[in-house]
Amino acid sequence: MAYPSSVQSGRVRVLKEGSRPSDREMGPVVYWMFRDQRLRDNWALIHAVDQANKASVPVAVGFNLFDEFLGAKARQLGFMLRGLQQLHRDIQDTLHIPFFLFQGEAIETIPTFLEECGASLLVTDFSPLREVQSWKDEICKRVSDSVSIHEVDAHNVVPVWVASEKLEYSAKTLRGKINKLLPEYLIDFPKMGPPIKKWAATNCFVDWENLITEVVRKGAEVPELEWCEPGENAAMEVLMGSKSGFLTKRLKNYSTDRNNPLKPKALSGLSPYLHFGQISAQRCAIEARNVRKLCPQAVDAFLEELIVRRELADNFCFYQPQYDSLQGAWEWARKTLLVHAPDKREHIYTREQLEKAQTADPLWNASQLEMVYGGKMHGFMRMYWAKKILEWTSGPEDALAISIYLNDKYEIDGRDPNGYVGCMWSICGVHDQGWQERPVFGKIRYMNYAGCKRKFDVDGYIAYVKRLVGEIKKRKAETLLNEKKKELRI
Ligand code: FAD
Ligand code: FO1
Repeated sequence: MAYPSSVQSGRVRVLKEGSRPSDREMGPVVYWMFRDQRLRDNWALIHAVDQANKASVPVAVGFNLFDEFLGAKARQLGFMLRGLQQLHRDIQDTLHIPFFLFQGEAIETIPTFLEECGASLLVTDFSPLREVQSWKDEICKRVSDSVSIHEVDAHNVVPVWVASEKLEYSAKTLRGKINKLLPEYLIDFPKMGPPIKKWAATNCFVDWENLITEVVRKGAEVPELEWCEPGENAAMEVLMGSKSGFLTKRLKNYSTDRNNPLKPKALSGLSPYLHFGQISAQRCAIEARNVRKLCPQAVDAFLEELIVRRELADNFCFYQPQYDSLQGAWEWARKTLLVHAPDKREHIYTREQLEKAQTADPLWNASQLEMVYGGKMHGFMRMYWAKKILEWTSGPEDALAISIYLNDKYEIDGRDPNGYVGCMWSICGVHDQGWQERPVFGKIRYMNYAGCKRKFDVDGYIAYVKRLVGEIKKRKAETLLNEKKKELRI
């Protein structure tokens, strides 16, 4: 029986072609799950199952937990692992696919596992981050000749290498290319059932509770968030839940209030789920398009962010390996920033002062505290926040390094192409145009307190963050007290 591929060939890149002798029996397929940590609407998983069915071999999913991943702390790791814990249960119950968790360096654990199970095909999802790309290159070298490796862009609606074959200059240059390809790529997902061939009985027990406790203890400097429930079901609830789903209950505010930091619920709140791949951007786009008649303006604005801006960030990181450094900026921006690097600054703060929100600007301090305590700074404030770091540090390289450090440390959605590009846009003018020249910023777009005051209730935002921080501190104190009481009773 022939099994047609349900994944468009453009979505799949062959990183390595295995030299399988024709008489050799095909070994199993392994999907190394990385950036797309979900069961539903996952083109990489669909491809792995398709390929396994075609060859009449079993398929397994493996995830590698790194000992250290770009400075991630309890906040991000707890969210990720709790999502994976649900995925582990669901993939076994619904698809009968085994899930293996490896710990350590993927360049060692993945080849070892492939060898042990005699796999013929490794499928993996796609991330444009440098580290990820280089680990994959290394794995290609380390696995046996017979193994093929396929990379599937399961994150973008239009695969990054299909949308454009070069570094794009701005949203304007990418938008047309993406829109032209949407009829082909913004399509429904096929239904997926359990693979035909079962994996031989095996033990893939994971002691999730202990693992999470340990990871959260080690990364306690940046604690987990209470407001943001992890997992695929929670993600769907945020998108379309009947209580306060974005598309079901909050959509109309997106066109009017999305730039008002006092109204964070006007935003979708999807970035944590999109970052960890607990929801597919394509699913979000399909569902948004389905309700376009109700609020066309809001849906169009949302799709512009979700597809064009997000995929522009992947384009930048994929085609510009220096995506987080001044070297990655365009010539005009580098030049103007360097000309103005020696300009006198009104204030210069150290990274520690910035981290502790100890500046003379109460609005900036509030945004920093929103990020440190709440874990998700409002999108509008992120621009102001990063631009002020440019104004208050010794030069653009320093500003970029500090903003990325803080963004990745505290944001629940940090360590993402959107974050690197957000900092590069704010500080290095990436995807932006030149503006009127001024001290320190040169031709980079400027933002200031007075501009914010004209746009929204600045004092209201400062008071809102103060309340938020107060509540979080109070809850933390209560938890500590209860733990102490419990200890004493024992
Ligand atoms: P919504 O407005 O509901 O957007 C829906 C989705 O569209 C987002 O989840 C995101 O995937 C995408 N999107 C929205 N705005 C942008 C944008 N400007 N560029 C690219 N994609 C976008 N986003 C992150 O996901 N992670 C980060 O670490 C991050 N850091 C940023 C740092 C700075 C300095 C700046 C200026 C922006 C940053 N952004 C980052 C982009 C944006 O601010 C967030 O994606 C957004 O605030 C997330 O909230 P939301 O999902 O509720 O937004
Ligand atoms: N992916 C993994 O495969 N293993 C990890 O240990 C891991 C940790 C991690 C920590 C924080 C974070 O923000 C993401 C993390 N990811 C991990 C996910 C994934 O690698 C990233 O989302 C992509 O690389 C971003 O493109």
